[in-house]
Amino acid sequence: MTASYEAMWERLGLDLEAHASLLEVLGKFYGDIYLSQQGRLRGMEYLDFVLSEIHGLRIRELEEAKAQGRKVIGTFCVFVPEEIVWAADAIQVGLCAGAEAGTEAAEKILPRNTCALIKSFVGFKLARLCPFTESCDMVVGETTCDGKKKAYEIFSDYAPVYVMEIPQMKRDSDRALWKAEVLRFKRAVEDLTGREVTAERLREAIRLINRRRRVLQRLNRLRAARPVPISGRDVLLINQVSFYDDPDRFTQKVDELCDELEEKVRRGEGVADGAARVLLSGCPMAVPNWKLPYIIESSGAVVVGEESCIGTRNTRDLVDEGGTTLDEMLDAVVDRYMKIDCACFTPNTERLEHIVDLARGLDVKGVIHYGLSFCQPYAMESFKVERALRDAGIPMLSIETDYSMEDVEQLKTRVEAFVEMIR
Ligand code: BJ8
Repeated sequence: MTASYEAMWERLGLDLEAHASLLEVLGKFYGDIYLSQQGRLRGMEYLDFVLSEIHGLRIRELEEAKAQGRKVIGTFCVFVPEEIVWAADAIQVGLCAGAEAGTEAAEKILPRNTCALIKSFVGFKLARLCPFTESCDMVVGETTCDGKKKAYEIFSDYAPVYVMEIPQMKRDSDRALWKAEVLRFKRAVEDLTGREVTAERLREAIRLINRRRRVLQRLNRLRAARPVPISGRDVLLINQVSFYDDPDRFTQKVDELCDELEEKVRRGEGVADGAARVLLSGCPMAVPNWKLPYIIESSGAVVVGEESCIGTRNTRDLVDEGGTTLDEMLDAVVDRYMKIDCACFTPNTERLEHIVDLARGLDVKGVIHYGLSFCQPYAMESFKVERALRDAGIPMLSIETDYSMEDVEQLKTRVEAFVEMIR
């Protein structure tokens, strides 16, 4: 794809040489982790295609939309109410970055002991590696963890950042604060796009995003079958792509894939005979962070669920579609997002309950809790998660890592020992 997109990447100001190296590494990594799998669904060809065009076709689509006057809004967190963005005829893309490239540049303006996800998005910007970031007319930050909150102050020197205040508790006063923030965001998006968020447009946007959530719920139900019909890696990839693909097209393609999956389940065909079923829980895994799922699935286990923002946290709750006035619909949006159980909340008992319910519902042998190094909220919460799971009789392994490949062997040893134990 390189030759046909070079002019576009140059226009966006990318460092062409560094970008070409990134794509080369990504292609190799993808081949080893994804294309090497046996018995994949035909429907995964669409995902392979989207990935092979990750910085090509989708960016061209964004360029074309921008030429017609539409705006592109980038986000780092599932707290940003997507329905508002689409209702104002803008396009939302997830910008969380899951690769190490750019870390060196990031460490010049951020402390070294910052989580890899933050270093990655800052590094991608500084090293001029991400055409999504460069396509954005607005980049939405949020006051979730301290690392992100302070990083956006720095990031705003380089990109058009808008920050949403996210409550840290769930009392009535916090809901009121969140509603005020959603309304402030609505006005900011309307100012940017010049399009008013009307009841009719918001209704359509709510349905659009709910349809995407429903198809991912369907996928999650089907993957839980015995024998397991699709690898956890493939489902993670589908979730990752959901953040930047066109929502209508994505929903249709994943629905087709689910039809195929349903057939496979009916025929009783599996992809991981005898593998131990595990639930992965914790920090989000942004593209192309596939390290831990790959290690798990090459150590005698199969991932049957992701309790994370690039997983069930983003798809579990729908926005109520019963509202008739703009205000009722906005309230429904506010309420849906208040259900997010990110570790940035205190207390966060819902998350513990969700993990135990999910682990039981999926009938897993164990849970692997994943924390990015230097991520305080998830590291702190992992102790409570472990206790809740222990009380439920479910073993848990806690892993802390980053995007580097240095600890792969060490992680593999730990995961293999855990899998051996839960089997
Ligand atoms: S709603 S999980 S997407 S904040 S890993 S940057 S928490 S130090 S990503 Fe998240 Fe929204 Fe919560 Fe989800 Fe900070 Fe931890 Fe880094 Fe993190």
